[in-house]
Formats: sequence, C-alpha cells, structure tokens
Amino acid sequence: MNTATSLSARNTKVMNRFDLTSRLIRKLEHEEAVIGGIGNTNFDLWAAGHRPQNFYMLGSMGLAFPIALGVALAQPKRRIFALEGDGSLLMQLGSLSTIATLAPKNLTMVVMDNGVYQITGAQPTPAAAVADIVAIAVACGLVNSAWAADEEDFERLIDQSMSATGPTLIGVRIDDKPGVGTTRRDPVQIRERFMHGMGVREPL
Ligand SMILES: Cc1ncc(C[n+]2csc(CCOP(=O)(O)OP(=O)(O)O)c2C)c(N)n1
Repeated sequence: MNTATSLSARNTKVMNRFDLTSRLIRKLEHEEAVIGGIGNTNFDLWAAGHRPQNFYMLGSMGLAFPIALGVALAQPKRRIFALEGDGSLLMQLGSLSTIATLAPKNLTMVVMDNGVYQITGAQPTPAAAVADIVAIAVACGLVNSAWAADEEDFERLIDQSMSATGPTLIGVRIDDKPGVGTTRRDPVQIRERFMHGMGVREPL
C-alpha cells in the first residue's frame, strides 16, 4: 500500500463523503457491518441505504473505531467497516494503537478528512494544517494505512482491505458538504436492529 511517505493528503483529490459512502455500500454482498461515527458519517451512511448491519453512533465523537473494534473481535468471520470524521478521530487517537495491537484483520477504517468540525460550524481541525492522519496511523502501528488518491483508488483500497492480513486504514480528503440525510434518532431501535443484523438478536 501507499503510506504517508509516498502520498500525502495534500496530493489527493478532494472527494465527497456521500459519494464514497455509496461506493462502499454498493460493494457489500456478505452482510458486512458498517459503523458510522457521529453526525455526517452516519447521516451519509443512512442516506446511502439503511441496512440492518449498519450502526449509527449518535452522540459521542471518536467512537466509530472503538465500536468497530469490538464487533471485529466478536465476529472475526465478518468484515467490519468503520467511517469516522477527522475531528472525531483526533479526539480518540488512542484507539489506533489499541487496534494496531489487537490487529483484527477483518477491520477496515475510513477517515473522512475535511479539515473541519463541519457539523458544529466548520471550525478548523488540526488535520487542516499540521496533523497527517495516515502518518499518525502508521506511527501507531497500522502499517496498512494510505491516503486514497481519488475515487478509483478508494475502491481499490477497499477491495484490497478485504483480503488484508491486518487492519486497514484509508484516509480520504473530502469537501466541506454536510451529510445528505438525517438518521432517525432512536438509539434503542438502532442498537436492536444492529444486534439482529449481526445475528445475535431476534427481530423486533
Ligand atoms: C465528546 C464530544 N465533544 C464535542 C461534541 C460536539 N460535536 C459534535 S460533532 C462535532 C464535530 C465532528 O467533527 P468531525 O468528526 O471532523 O466530522 P464533520 O462534522 O466534519 O463531518 C462536535 C465538535 C460531541 N458531540 N462530543
């Protein structure tokens, strides 16, 4: 894979969160889990098409990857995807070294880097100026980490992650558009549907 040393965020195409999320969802054929982080990542996941295997994090920043880690460890035969904003990940950086240590090979993480806390008013994040998320991930031990150069490269990296021997992190530079949908705010229903989607609960 390309790493931060061969491709920096500055050289990548600015893409769109909803388009990339839709591209990911179109690839899924095996009841893969997809965990959306707070706000825009789960709004676009919802808008890309609700599936019982989708989990939508409603209130706290930085929990998409930790939740996805738990699901990946609990269900090692299932592929788990997690979508997180750059601001949220920067609030929970310790999760990267934990994931690198536990190293579930069935986990693919996507960081949607718009360089802003878009949903609270587009204040700049440290990723806008100084912090390179992929370089941070590599330094945490996530060696399968790369910036996607464009949409085709994103799809290639997703495909490649499905047969990787360790966890994968894909950084994507995105525009400052808000999410296109709004997830129905019902935490109990979200949890129960997801548990059913994971095959560990009877349907509601
Ligand atoms: C622990 C915590 N701190 C602050 C907030 C308020 N908050 C909600 S979303 C958000 C910004 C998220 O930014 P990012 O993850 O980069 O996603 P974006 O909005 O850019 O898509 C903030 C500050 C929160 N919900 N939880």
